Amino acid sequence: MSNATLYYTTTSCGASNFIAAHRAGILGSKLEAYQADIGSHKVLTGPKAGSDFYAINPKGNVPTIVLADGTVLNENAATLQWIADNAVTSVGAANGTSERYLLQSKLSWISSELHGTVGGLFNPTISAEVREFVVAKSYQKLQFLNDVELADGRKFFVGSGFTVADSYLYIVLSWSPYINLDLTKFPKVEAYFKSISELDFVKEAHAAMAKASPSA
Ligand SMILES: N[C@@H](CCC(=O)N[C@@H](CS)C(=O)NCC(=O)O)C(=O)O
Repeated sequence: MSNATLYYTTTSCGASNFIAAHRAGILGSKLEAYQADIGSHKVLTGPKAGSDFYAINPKGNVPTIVLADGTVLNENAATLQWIADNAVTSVGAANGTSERYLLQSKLSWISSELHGTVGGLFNPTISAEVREFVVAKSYQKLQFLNDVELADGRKFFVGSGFTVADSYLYIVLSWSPYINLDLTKFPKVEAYFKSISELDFVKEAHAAMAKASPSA
C-alpha cells in the first residue's frame, strides 16, 4: 500500500502537522509531505507540483492528508490524530484513555476557539471596529490559556510529553507578531511558546520545511 500524503505550508496550521509527523518519526515512511500555496491554491512540491490544489482538497485548505485508500482528511483535530495514531515516537495518548479524550478536547479548543478567533486577524479588509472586537476576543482566549490551562507553568498542553496539541498550539501562537497580538501580556503562554520553540525536533522540523521549499 502506498504512503499517505500531507499537504502543508511552512507557517500555517498545516506546519503543525509537519512538525508532529517529524516528531512522530513517520515522514518518508508512512507519510510523504508536500507543500501547497494557499494563496494561488496550487501544489508547490512533489509529484503533483503545479496542479490545482482544489482538485485534491475541494476546501482548498491545509492541512490535508490524503490517506493510502484515497480518503481526503482535513481539519487539524482529525489530521493530527491520524498522525498520533500512526506515530513511531508517541505524540499523543493511546485511544480510549482519558488522556486521549483530553487531547481531543484540547485540539477542538485550539481549532474552534483559538485558531477560529485569531485567524480572522489575517484578513486585511476588516474594519478597525471589527479588528478591535476580534483582538479583545483573542485576548480573552489567551487569558484563559494563561490563567487556567497553563497556570501551573506546565511545559506541555496535555500530559507530560509533547503531543500533537503542542504542535498545533505552538503554530497558532507563532502567528502573534504577524497579526499584532502581544503575547507579553500572557507570561505563562509566552514561556510555553518559547519552550516549545526551543525543542530540538521543532527546530529540525522548521529547517526541513525550509529545505523542502521551492525557493530553497
Ligand atoms: N477548520 C480548519 C481550518 C484550517 C485553516 O484555516 N487552514 C488555513 C491555514 S491556517 C488555510 O489553509 N487557509 C487557506 C484557505 O482556506 O483557502 C482546521 O481546524 O483545521
